[in-house]
Amino acid sequence: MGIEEIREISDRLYEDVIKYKELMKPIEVVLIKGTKEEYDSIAKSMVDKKTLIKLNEKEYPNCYLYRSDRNDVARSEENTYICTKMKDEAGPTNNWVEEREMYEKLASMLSGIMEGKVMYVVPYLLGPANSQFSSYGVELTDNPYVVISQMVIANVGKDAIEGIRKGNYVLGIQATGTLDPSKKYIAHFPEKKLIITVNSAYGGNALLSKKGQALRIESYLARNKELLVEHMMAIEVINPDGKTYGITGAFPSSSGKTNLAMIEPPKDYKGWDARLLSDDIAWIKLIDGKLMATNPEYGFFGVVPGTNEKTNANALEVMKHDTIFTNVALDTKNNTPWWEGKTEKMPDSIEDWQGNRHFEGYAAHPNSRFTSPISQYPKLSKAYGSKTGLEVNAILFGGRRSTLVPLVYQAYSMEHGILIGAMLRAESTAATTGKIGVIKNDPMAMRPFCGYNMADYFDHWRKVLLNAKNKPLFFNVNWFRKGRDGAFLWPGFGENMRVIKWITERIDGKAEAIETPIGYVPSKESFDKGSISDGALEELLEIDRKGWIEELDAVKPFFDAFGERMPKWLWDEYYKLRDRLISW
Ligand code: GTP
Ligand code: SPV
Ligand code: MN
Repeated sequence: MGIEEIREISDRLYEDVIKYKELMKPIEVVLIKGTKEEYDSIAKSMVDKKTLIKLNEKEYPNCYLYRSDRNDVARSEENTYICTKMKDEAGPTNNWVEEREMYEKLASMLSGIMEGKVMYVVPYLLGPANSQFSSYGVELTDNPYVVISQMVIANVGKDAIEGIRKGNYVLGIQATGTLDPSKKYIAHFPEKKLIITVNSAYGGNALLSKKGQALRIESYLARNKELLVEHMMAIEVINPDGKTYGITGAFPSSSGKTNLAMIEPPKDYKGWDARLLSDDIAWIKLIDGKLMATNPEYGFFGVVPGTNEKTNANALEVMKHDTIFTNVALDTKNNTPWWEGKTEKMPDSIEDWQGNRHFEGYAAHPNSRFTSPISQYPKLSKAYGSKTGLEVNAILFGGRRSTLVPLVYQAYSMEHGILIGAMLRAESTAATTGKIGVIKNDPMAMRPFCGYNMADYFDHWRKVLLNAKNKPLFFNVNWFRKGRDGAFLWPGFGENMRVIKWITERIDGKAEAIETPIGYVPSKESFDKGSISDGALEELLEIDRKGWIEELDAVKPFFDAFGERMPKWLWDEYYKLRDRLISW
């Protein structure tokens, strides 16, 4: 019956489904139409099988806890591939295997992999319906957790089927397999608009609409369009005069995008407000010469630990109902979720993220997440879901850096802004497997997500921006600077509004700034520092000339790896910055 319905949608979809059905041999094929009944029934059958825990219905209506495999808790970049015909097309930042070779290897792994399981066909829409941002995908998966998660983070069902009927879609295959980490593959075939994940069911590895399609495949496809496909949050900021500012921010994984997207201005910021457009991905398109941002997603897949009334009350509001929690701890006394930072003291009745009563270290996994519909956010921008999006006035970059990088500084020009993005380095976090706290290059927060050679990607940025009539200003921010005692120098979260205010005043040409070799830094008088001490502010805005020269030296081998392909104008910017530092 499932198959017949699919035949009616489109020939291409029918052929794809039959092809992979014959290869993976599921017992049944089920087309997901996106209804609440389907969601509830899949969740219920998981609860019955004890693969999902229903949380306290009074306190957390319609909420569930999912515990993933202990070896499948984050994106694994070492198993993520861009498979094109030529290696150079993927560039030095991506793992590459020749397209056919990888396809053949995966096809043999997929053979019979769904035996005894149901194969769900999940059609989804990314971006607003019937707009120039609309893009379509179909995920074939044997994993019910993946199905219900996709139903939250993408627009699954009717709107998608309408589009898939007409034409193009990206095909994604997620086969759970044994979850053996040594056999994990997250392979992208951008030329074929195909993604295949085997042996992972977690997050960006398995929810293929997200990093796989909305970033890797779409960035590859955007090369020939006036479109930037970015790992960015986006908000609309409103000042007391009612003037609005579109601000986007590219911060690497687990470095503050969701929290800034959900910012609540401090108490003394009367008349200021912020509305959310996106917390993780923004597609920025030139429309009538203006840079307009949209959010392709329909839900959040956000970090939970650290969330409380003080840091992010709006996130708490979102998670209160209709939410899937993944890998948080469980308070068995009242069957509610718990995580580090939720309450000051951990209750006694806690089971950790794996269900252990006795455990050492953290109770909730540091990369534990909440999956909730974006419609539950209390203050969405009107641009969300609109066909034209939000006009972008400022672009922020920001890595997690405990030293060197000031709280905020502004680029001198568009090219300098792109250099700042290209030079972005950040301490690694629990969002990916591997060591935490190691400084890595992560240009525009896109190193793990750019579906093609990043040297071309830098050039693409410049090309799109050269054609923009509304030139955005570029800033770098760093909420994570630490003092000698190891504590954060800046209170962060809602207090980041003080930095945003300075940025809006720069847009209006009002706030005063000091010229330094790295860019404009706020003058003390122009910056509303809140309750931090003068000493802390001084440290947060200081420029360490020697440290910056070392930073440039550290970036050089990374840039060198792009060889001849690296744009000359970017090297010119790099050397201009170096000269400014040396002659300072
Ligand atoms: P991904 O979903 O992985 O892309 O992460 P993200 O960039 O959306 O990061 P998110 O906002 O979820 O924050 C990650 C972690 O950093 C959480 O534990 C937050 O509590 C913490 N965090 C976010 N903003 C701030 C801030 O301004 N200051 C400090 N000190 N911590 C922050
Ligand atoms: C990230 O790592 O940037 C995330 C989480 O947003 S995941 O969806 O798992 O990629
Ligand atoms: Mn992200």
